[in-house]
Amino acid sequence: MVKTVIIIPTYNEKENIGPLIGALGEEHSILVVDDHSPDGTGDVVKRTIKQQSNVVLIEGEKEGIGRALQRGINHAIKEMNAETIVQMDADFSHDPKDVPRLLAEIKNGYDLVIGSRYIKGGAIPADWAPHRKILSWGGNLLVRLLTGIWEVHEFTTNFRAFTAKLYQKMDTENFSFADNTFLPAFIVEAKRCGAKIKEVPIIFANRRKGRSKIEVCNYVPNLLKYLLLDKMVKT
Ligand SMILES: Nc1nc2c(ncn2[C@@H]2O[C@H](COP(=O)(O)OP(=O)(O)O)[C@@H](O)[C@H]2O)c(=O)[nH]1
Ligand SMILES: [Mg+2]
Repeated sequence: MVKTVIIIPTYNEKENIGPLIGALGEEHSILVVDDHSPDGTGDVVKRTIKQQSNVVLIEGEKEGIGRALQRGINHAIKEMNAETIVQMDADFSHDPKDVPRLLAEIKNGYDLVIGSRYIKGGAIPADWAPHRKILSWGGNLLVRLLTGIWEVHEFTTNFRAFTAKLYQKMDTENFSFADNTFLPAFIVEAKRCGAKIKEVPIIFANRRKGRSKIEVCNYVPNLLKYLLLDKMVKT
């Protein structure tokens, strides 16, 4: 059986992480990447590990979701012998019940499977404020425009499955940004490496508990810098 590791980056997710681990069950290994959350998320995970032996916790300094994912992926491949990696948010925006649908497409031969809100059958919450809808939709449109990768409709949400083989071909170590910019840059780099990419529709839910950590004021300039400057050098 293919070894799969589900990576969950956490920062102040103490109310979400226990139920999410429970919902994911014991079929696959679960790697929580916590950045010493001041709310004690790490302690909640340590208690959970006593009951669920498929859970691993690594801790580091807070540098952003991108850096946490990078650390997690390296750990999953080098220390846990992951062949397939899934990454998802801790807050139940990504439905744990969708994980098998992503993994099924890896089995079908795709290298990278993206949970997508912006293809037929996918959706964002109906109650999102107009500015949030525009930011999300516009962000994806901008990435498509400036990268020319029109066949992908979703670059910005953190719900994906991919093979370790693909990741080992990719040059992500030199990514200069630590934040959400990692997410679109990952797809651009995968594409550059010739990845076979598939999108599967997901219904994105509002976070269950706690607050969003996205720093829009940093993310927007970082994304623009990446799209206008860094990407040009890499592709
Ligand atoms: N380890 C770690 N996790 C983070 C960091 N920033 C965000 N996260 C986690 O990444 C996921 C997505 O973040 P979230 O705040 O829900 O962003 P949003 O969905 O864009 O509003 C959640 O599980 C967060 O706890 C960080 O700096 N370090
Ligand atoms: Mg979220």
